Amino acid sequence: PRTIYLKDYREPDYLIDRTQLRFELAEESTVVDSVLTLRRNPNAEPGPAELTLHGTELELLALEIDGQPVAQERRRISGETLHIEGVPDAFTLSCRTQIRPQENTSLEGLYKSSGMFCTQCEAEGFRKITYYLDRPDVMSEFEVEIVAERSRYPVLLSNGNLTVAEELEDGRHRTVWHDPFPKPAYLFALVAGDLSRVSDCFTTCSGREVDLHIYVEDKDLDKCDHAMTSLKNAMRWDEKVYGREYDLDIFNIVAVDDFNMGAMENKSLNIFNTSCVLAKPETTTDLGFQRVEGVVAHEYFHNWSGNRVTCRDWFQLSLKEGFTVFRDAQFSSDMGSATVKRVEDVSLLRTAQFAEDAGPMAHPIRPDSFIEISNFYTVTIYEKGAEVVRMLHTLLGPEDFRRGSDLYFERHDGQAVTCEDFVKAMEDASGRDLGQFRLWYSQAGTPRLKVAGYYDADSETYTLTVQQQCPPTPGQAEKAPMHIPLAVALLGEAGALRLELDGTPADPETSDNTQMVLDVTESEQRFVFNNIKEEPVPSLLRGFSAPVKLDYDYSRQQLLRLMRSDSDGFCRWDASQVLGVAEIRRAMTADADSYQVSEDLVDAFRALLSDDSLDKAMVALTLQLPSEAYLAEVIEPVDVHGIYRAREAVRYALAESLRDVLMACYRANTSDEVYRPEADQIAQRSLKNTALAYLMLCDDDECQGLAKAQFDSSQNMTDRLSALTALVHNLHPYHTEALWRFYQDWQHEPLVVNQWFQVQATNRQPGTLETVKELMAHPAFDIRNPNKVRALIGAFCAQNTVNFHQSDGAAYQFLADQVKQLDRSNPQIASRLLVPLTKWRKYLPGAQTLMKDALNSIMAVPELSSDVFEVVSKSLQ
Ligand code: DPP
Ligand code: ZN
Repeated sequence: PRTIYLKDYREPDYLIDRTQLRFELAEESTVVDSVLTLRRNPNAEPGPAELTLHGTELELLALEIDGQPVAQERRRISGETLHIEGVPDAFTLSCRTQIRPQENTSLEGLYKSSGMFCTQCEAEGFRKITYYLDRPDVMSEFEVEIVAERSRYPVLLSNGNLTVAEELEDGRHRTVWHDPFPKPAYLFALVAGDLSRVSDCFTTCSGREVDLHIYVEDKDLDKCDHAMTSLKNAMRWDEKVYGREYDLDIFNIVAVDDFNMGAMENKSLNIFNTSCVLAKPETTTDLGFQRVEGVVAHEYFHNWSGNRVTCRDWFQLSLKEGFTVFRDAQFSSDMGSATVKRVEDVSLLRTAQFAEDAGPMAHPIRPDSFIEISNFYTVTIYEKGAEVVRMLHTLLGPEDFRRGSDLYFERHDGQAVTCEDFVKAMEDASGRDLGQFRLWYSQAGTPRLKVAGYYDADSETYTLTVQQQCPPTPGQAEKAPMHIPLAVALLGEAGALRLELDGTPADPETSDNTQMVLDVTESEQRFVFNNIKEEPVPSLLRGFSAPVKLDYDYSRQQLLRLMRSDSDGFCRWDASQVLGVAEIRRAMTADADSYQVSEDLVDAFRALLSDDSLDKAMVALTLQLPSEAYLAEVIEPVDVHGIYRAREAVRYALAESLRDVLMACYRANTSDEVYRPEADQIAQRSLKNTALAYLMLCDDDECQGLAKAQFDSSQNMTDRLSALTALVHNLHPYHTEALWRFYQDWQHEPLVVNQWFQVQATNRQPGTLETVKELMAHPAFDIRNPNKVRALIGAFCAQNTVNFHQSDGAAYQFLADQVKQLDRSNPQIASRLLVPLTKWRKYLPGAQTLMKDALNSIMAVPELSSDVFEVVSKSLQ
């Protein structure tokens, strides 16, 4: 496998103005005819008149230039390319290829899922359909004709507008689609199948009517309402917040069972993993509903941030993904609870992304090189990328940020551009110097901020000293200081103090003048606040204003105060996390019998549970101790079993001390209202089910009866699944029967069966590896379906840390075996799955050796895909 470098980027030698495709879909093979209108790129470097097209696993049946067959000696197929010599400056290339979608298990290119044909072309899947310049800076106007048997494939879809639909002889029919917007091949899509649809329409801000359709299997028609509502909300929101209007008369979403990603933003024909579009209360949890809303919005927002303005090359992936994740996060905050959304996003970032940034695959949000681009659809590109855009929003303020985004869209509409173009637009629109800020795009690693506060009563000043430092990452030993927006407030006895920095009052943005965004730009810097009449508690990194690790040596008293009274919801929650980490550390060092939970923590939790004025969702989040994944980030080397035992000890102690308030909370939040997937109800269920998880740790009959009663009576999947989880994870006497009943009830709903797999795979009790192996033989399991692989194998390896790290290394070898097998059918999923093994350096020496053994056994397989090869080889370096 070959490494590709950003520094080697060159413009394409040829451009494709028009792409005409004709698909003849059939059971044994599919014939693809393409007619490409090519011309030499006026900006290309001078070179021979030779055209090199991408193509993999294609059977070439015919090739003509301007209607004349291309002689054998003028063309050469090698590896993944087709070279043609002596081509004119402008010409038409006609090409006929044959492919076998029904045998395509990689789920890239054209493939079959549950009897329907569908496509996934991002990043480089189009080359599995026909020979092409499969790179995002080649944008072309597409016309697509689809021919297929009517009875099996009554619905034939592609991008853009339908221009022809007609019956053919012998039971076949055809449609022709034209997309007026030039686009790269990765945004091409085709669907053919026996699908039903739900339709609606949307009137845009300029009064245009857009037809909206969601295509699903007939049995899923009752699960489309939420996605449709979310789509309309997203369309309205993008008009209001970003001034972006939809640009075609039709917008289609299609749901497919077998899909590597969550969803794909193909122009006007979004293709979705069923898990990200289908939802109804009986089958879908609150989390599922929120995911549907977020992903529908994300893909819709790509119509501007990704499609109208796309990426020049795949090193710029975060240009569209980081920006679009930021946009969908803003949308979700506006639709639900902003603080909850922020806490969830930060939790993901501080576990998965910080771990990636500290591991062997660390890369900047704009990487310098890769072997396989599919490996770079990462939490760094997406979530850290979104944090970088968020920092721009914080630094510029909402108005200048909007001016910047308007300028970006206006300047680059119809172009394939770079991250630099985005930053430049922000810079030009705001007049701010973003020179140093650009380092966020090129430097990997998580900066660490060490902050110290000093109060001088005589001069009435409070000084914050801020040091920044970023650890080395592969290929980047030294880092320059970054431009970090640090949002701060100073809390006095009666609330946040008015701020005045070296004589300059706080940002007028915050009407109360109590919050400031400090520009941290040097490796060490001091900020002096004047007129501070009492010693304050600093509230730092408010709203998590930058993706950094923060050290401040807070006293327990200060943390408890922040947790109680900081006006920033994120900081309140984060204070509780710091206290939780400290408690678990203490439990780790105490011996099992002598550990006693801290009284002040119990009091703080009791106060939360008893205060009706608080946001219930935030109370629920605060009551949950730091996750094992987060603990593994802050307690190194990671003693998985020690962390787990200590965390359990704290949970048991809290449950015991708080039993009665938890019970009261559980009862008070049990309601028989009709289910709505809305913030107030979601919050209430979340709090109730958090209380349930604690109460199940108490031994008495009343507590032990709760989960069974809830399981038997619940009317929605959120409550049912929480109850099932409580029963199974605590080995309640009823758990076997509950699992059986659950399966009986839902065996015909694949997405629910996946939840059933996941509950069992994440069980911390001993013996789970054997259960997982047994479940792989269950008739409902299918290794070719990525959702099932993720629900069972993925969940076990990535979330069930105590069992994945069982001391004999059996689970490491299990994962290695699965990766080897999957690599032959679906390299993208194989490579994704193996990530937990790559973190071997964090663990205790014994575990390290066994994890490396497992990696080496994968490395020893002769024909690894580039996907798996890249991840394994980099993690062993
Ligand atoms: N479908 C993926 C996403 O929307 C890749 N573009 O993020
Ligand atoms: Zn995306």
